[in-house]
Amino acid sequence: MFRTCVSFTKTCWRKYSTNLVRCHEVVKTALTECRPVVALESTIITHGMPFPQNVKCAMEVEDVVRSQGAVPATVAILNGKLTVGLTQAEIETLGDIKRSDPVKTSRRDLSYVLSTKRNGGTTVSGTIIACAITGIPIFATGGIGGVHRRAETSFDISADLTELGRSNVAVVSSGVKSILDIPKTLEYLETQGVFVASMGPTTDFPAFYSKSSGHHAPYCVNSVTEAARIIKEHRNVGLHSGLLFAVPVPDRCALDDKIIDDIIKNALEKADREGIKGKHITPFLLAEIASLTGGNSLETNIALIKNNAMVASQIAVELAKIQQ
Ligand code: PSU
Ligand code: MN
Repeated sequence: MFRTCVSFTKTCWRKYSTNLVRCHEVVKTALTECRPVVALESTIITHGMPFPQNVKCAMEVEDVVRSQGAVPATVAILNGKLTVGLTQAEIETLGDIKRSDPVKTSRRDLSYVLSTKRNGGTTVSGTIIACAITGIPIFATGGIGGVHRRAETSFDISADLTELGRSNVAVVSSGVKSILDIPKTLEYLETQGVFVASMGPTTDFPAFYSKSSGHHAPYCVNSVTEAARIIKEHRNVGLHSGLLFAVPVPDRCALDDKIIDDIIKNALEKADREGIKGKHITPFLLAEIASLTGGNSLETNIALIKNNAMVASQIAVELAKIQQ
């Protein structure tokens, strides 16, 4: 009786999820042939950068993935369909945010966006869900969400962290921004059972715009081959939690620590004064920092996303080799 029940539920779920996800043919074929696929999130497009730089960046990041021999799969919600692998035209449509009016979509927002047939940019948490449904083991982004400063009173902890705790997906990012409380974020990731490593030679956990946060990552991984082996074992053991590989921003585009710290402080104070809260705080701070740095932070942001996409693709290529 119990067995029938379980298998019935599973069948329903599978049927439901295939109806729900629209997977681009190229991505589907690559996945069935066990070739490397790298997912990309889309909140960076919808809420992280202004139009039209967002569209240009999204296209260029896909090209980086292709140049490394992997297939890019940008994830978003288009007219209420969870879409894995956007076409160029779809990226353009979504990125024109005045028209597409996208919802920043984390786990808690997903069912609303699907049922109202709206467009959505998936955050790290939303993208992890799509990866878990379609079986994409790895994805690249700029920075993940984390534990906010003063979270002890605001309770503002990004759903990215709990999502990393519940799905077996590897994320490549440049750590987290110092708009967040970095040591608390690292503690929270530990509680969630998330493997965290900096990509060597540094053992420092990066702070997005700068190479070091002054806090050590629990592990340091020295090559993409080593990273792929860790992901493989993680999957073999069947752990239902994720991995985070933190890649420091390339030297040439790192921002000065002192300058960016002051700017972040000012941006946080302005957010406080204006009462910005919840899902609006991260996009607000990103836009504020871009304006206060005269666009320099946007350049750094784009450069590090491309670099992370390159590293994620190289890991995906290695993973595909050792999985066969
Ligand atoms: N951090 C960044 N850039 C970003 C984000 C975070 O440096 O664009 C986006 C990502 O999509 C991330 C989301 O998943 O913001 C986290 O939002 P929140 O803090 O509201 O959970
Ligand atoms: Mn939040």
